Amino acid sequence: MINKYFTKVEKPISYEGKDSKNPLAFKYYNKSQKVGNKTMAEHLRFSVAFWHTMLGNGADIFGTGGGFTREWRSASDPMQRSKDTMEANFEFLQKCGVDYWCFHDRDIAPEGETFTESCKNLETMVQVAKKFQKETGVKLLWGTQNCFSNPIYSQGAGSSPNAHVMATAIAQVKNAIDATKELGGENHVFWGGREGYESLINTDLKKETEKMARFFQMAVDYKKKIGFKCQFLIEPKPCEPTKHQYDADAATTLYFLKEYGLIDDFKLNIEANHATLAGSTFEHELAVASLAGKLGSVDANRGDLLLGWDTDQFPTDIYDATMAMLVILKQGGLGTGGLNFDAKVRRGSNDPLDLFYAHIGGMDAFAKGLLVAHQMIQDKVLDKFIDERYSSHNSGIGQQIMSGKVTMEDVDKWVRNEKNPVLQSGRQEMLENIINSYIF
Ligand code: XLS
Ligand code: NI
Ligand code: NI
Repeated sequence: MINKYFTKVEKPISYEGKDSKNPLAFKYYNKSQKVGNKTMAEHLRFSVAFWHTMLGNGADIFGTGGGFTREWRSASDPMQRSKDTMEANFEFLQKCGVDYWCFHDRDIAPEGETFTESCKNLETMVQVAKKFQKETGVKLLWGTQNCFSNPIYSQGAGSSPNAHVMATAIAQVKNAIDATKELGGENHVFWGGREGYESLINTDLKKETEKMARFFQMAVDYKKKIGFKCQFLIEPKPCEPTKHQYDADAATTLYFLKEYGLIDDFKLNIEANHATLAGSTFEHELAVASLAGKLGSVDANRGDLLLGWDTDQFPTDIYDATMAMLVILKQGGLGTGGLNFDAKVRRGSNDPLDLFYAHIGGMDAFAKGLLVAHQMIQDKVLDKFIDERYSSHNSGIGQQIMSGKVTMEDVDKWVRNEKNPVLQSGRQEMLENIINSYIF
């Protein structure tokens, strides 16, 4: 086991049960514990986000580094710094007992003077990562491209009005897909940070969305051409950085994929904090994606009720985790996807140990959510009620309407012959109490 950067954590974090007072132990996440027919690790497929955990320095728009001293970022040579960071990444993964990681191309390798140099740096770092993956057994949940930080993408990447910029984004994606393939990634994510627009006074919406579609189609074609079997995922987000995003939420993204004939080649990666930014809830976005058979993976984090931006906090809310796991369990799991902690410690949490506390909390929240959701499904507490609530459609006029057997005139006649409808209670409060009784 690597033991260089996180020496305060001498052995991998272990499960000690809910009564443990050890802050560096899991209270609910017990990797090999069976829940139904899968282990907790198989259900949850946790992943560490390289960009937040390894590169996060506490910066926000009012201040650069937050006083985070990260030994693995101390080398002055950029390639050496990247290598040290990669080593620290795998030490962290092993010590935290997380089986997967995720990265952007530009997180793991520095940008060079030219595009070609950037590609070379990436190839070198992919080989470094490959060696660590082999040594530790940790796998790649997904790779992605950062087509949003470089100022050339300030007016869009795949949807840029500038053909040279669009071409650069396409080439960058090609190399990022190669990197994901080389590392055996199970998915490849597209988050269109700059794909959108600020104002219609300088924007041709039709041209931009057609470009987006073309950009995705080229990625699909390339993936097929090289025989790469990973799942492509689009991660919806409504704003931040761009005012209007083309992939604003699950429903918008599904419509886009259908409209441009891309629906069979993509699933969605739903992020909790993006759902709330879209004025929705995490569970709603998960349910919309799942209903379409398109819930592929999850960026597990949370926002803050009082702050209106993507705060990317670690998920600690058991209720949210339970509702998310209900959707995930009902669709039979996430397949090749997983729960990636796209989350960062707060600016004040400046000790590398805080990275452990943060992940332990997120993992325990979802482990508890999994246990609660599994039990509720076993006991059919909500299902029984919901079935009953719709049961008037199982026969009579309800069944006739839904099977298309009656016309509007038939229905008109039927209603005129009946008394007024009688409504049953939706029992929301009773059901909320039941959910709480499972959580407590
Ligand atoms: C930003 C996104 C980003 C994606 C990957 O808000 O969440 O981190 O997950 O590009
Ligand atoms: Ni985000
Ligand atoms: Ni994300």
